[in-house]
Amino acid sequence: MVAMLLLCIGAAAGQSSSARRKIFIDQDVRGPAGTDLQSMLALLQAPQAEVLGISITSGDGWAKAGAQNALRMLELTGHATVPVDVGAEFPFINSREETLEWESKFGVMAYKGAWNESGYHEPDIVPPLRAGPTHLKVVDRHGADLLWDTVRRNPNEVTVWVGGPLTTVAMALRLHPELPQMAKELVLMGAGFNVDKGGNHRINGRREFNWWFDPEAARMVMSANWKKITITPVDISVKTEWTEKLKAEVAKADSKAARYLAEYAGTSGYMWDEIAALAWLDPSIITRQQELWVNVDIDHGPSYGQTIFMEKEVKAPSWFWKSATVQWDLDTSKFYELFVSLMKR
Ligand SMILES: [Ca+2]
Repeated sequence: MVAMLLLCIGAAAGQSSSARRKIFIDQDVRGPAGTDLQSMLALLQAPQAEVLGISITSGDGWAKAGAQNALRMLELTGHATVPVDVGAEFPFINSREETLEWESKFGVMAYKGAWNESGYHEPDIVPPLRAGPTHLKVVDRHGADLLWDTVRRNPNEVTVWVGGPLTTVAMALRLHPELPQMAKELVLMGAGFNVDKGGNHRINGRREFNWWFDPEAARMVMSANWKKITITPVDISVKTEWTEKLKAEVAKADSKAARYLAEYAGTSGYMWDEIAALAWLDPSIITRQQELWVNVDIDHGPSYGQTIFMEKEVKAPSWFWKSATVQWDLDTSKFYELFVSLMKR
């Protein structure tokens, strides 16, 4: 199976660059390695994909530190030519302060990304990188500008792929309302539906981190007029696992990507963002999906930031409900095989 897959990838590598599918990555980063960088690396390694630019938004970590981690990964894995920008550093409305107040009323979060008490640092600080300092620099403009410029130059061709909070995308579409119609599609890891784990409030999977970190941005982006929206939710994330065995399988190779993961990857965790990346590269990984009306609750009460959804059979109850394809299940063997083969390149 792996051999067949490699053959397919090899054939795809022979295609001209114009045949490659164009993608812009917007991501939050807690590095080195981990789901944020591993998903980006999968897209960068894929011969059928052309990563046109990367914007780093605050979420799992602050944007400035995340961008340095991303640049270091690009440098070590042979992808130094891809432009990286710092995107949104703060959510539109939500904040660390509001979250502390929320927790005093409604219960303590299990995970808050850049706002975690453990290891907290100020947004402008870039702590020393575990993978060492990078020699690469961010492009001197905002991530929202890089996103818009990338889409504008390639009308109807660019997939906007988002693995973090949606702040930068929301900024870009407020500056350029034509963005959703000029992009090819929106693909994102976010939201949670019928799952009792994986949420940042423990048993409540509808409080999914990316959407919870900036609910207003999620509302803006999910209410926009995209041609197509694909969601990789917590429900499918929790069906995967990054393990010591999988890491060892990757580490057998002598590629730059494999060496990076062998050195810096952990040995546990759901493969949240990797699913969103690999399912875009090879949709046949997904074995079950469903069209739903999906959005996010922006009431600043106990449900702030939770995913809301309805079946498509009912009439959309308001203007802001948009239709999205939600991934429920995957062929895990195929998924792990593709991930390993991409890292071995
Ligand atoms: Ca992420």
